[in-house]
Amino acid sequence: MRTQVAIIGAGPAGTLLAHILAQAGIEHVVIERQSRDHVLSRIRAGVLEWGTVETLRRYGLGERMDRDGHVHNTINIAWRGEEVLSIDTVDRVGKRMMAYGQTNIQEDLYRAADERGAAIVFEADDVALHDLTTDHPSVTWSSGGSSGGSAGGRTERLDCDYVAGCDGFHGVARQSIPAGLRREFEKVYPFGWIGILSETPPLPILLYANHERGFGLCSMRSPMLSRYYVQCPLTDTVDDWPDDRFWTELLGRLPRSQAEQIVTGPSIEKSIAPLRSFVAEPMSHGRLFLAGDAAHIVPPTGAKGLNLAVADVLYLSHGLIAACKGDPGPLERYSDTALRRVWGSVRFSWWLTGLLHRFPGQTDFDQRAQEQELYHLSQSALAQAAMAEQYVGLPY
Ligand code: RFL
Ligand code: PHB
Repeated sequence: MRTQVAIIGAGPAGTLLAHILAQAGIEHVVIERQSRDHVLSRIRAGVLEWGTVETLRRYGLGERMDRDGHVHNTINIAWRGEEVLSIDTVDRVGKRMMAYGQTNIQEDLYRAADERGAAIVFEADDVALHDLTTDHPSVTWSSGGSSGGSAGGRTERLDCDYVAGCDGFHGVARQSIPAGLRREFEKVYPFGWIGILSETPPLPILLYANHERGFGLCSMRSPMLSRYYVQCPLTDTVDDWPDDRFWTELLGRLPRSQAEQIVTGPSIEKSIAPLRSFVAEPMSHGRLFLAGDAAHIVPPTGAKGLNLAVADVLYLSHGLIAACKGDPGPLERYSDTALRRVWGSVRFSWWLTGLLHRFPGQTDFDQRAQEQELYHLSQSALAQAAMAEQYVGLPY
């Protein structure tokens, strides 16, 4: 097989890139390790920057989001167990955000791909990238076996002009860049988040909580679907968190006035995510270009991961479209352009993680410094504007 752009990974980054390239008439094939149902079963992001909202609209993906998404304009932080600091992003920087689940975006992207008859290869095993520093790279994989690895797979090969590595943190694309040419920056946090979905009405606001028992977060997916998280030790498993314990812990971390409004119920999904910051530089190697979690990870505290993936894809799609028309300049600048934004979001997510969590071994000094920063944020319109500007997303 031959195509112009081989896209590895059918998550949000890979399928949005495919969607944009299709509108520009650029041939591409998407190759995904998992099944479609598996990708759709992952519960992840929920808060979209306004730039992400406008991007999805611009490419004809906004219809269901505009119908079902929940626009909001306050970032709320409970602290000292009683006060809620509320930052109005419209007052501070004139922008809002949208609560709309990544699962819904992924469904919208797959539906759009079905409508245009797009080529997505699911359950591709042993994906490998070849000849990336030549002008004739290729991708091979085995198909026909189950993703459990049973025998009988056939080796497929796709020749292409460019490879987009959109295969997430555990993918093969980043690993295809020789270790000596790649620099990695990493920070692993000493805790995770356990998150649940429950079919109960959410709080009407997005509420982060800094509490002596640890961080908590109340978010939403729809009028009858809530998403909640609490900070937990890295050694915990979901079995350590029966629903009763989760609700007790969440409510115990919120001010009473907020806790009283929470409607509890059985969880329909429960998972633990470790918190990590990670950046790989550069984001390109020969004809390979990384986008999304394949190149960087942020802790979810700033709600930046999916939004960064969308920004990468915007820059990369412009670069690929220009290159296919004979202008290689924007693609050559892709890594530098994307990394400038990546480090902005990495720094912001690291800062917000430090502000809102309790760290093992946190001293009284650390504690007072954290409280002072929250106090300053509650008093200073300038500090609120600086936070709001980054939370809603800087211009592309
Ligand atoms: P994905 O979503 O991981 O998709 C990569 C795809 O590549 C496939 N793959 C391969 N395919 C072929 N060959 C291989 N060798 C492959 N290896 C892997 C995978 O199966 C997968 O389908 O990466 P992508 O597209 O870059 O998208 C990134 C986002 O998923 C991620 O950044 C966000 O979910 C992060 N995130 C949040 N981001 C936000 O912007 N706002 C939020 O509110 C937010 N909340 C979150 C989050 C992530 C969380 N977790 C679970 C880490 C909350 C949580 C709890
Ligand atoms: C979510 O709704 O899943 C969510 C919201 C805000 C975050 C992270 C996750 O910072």
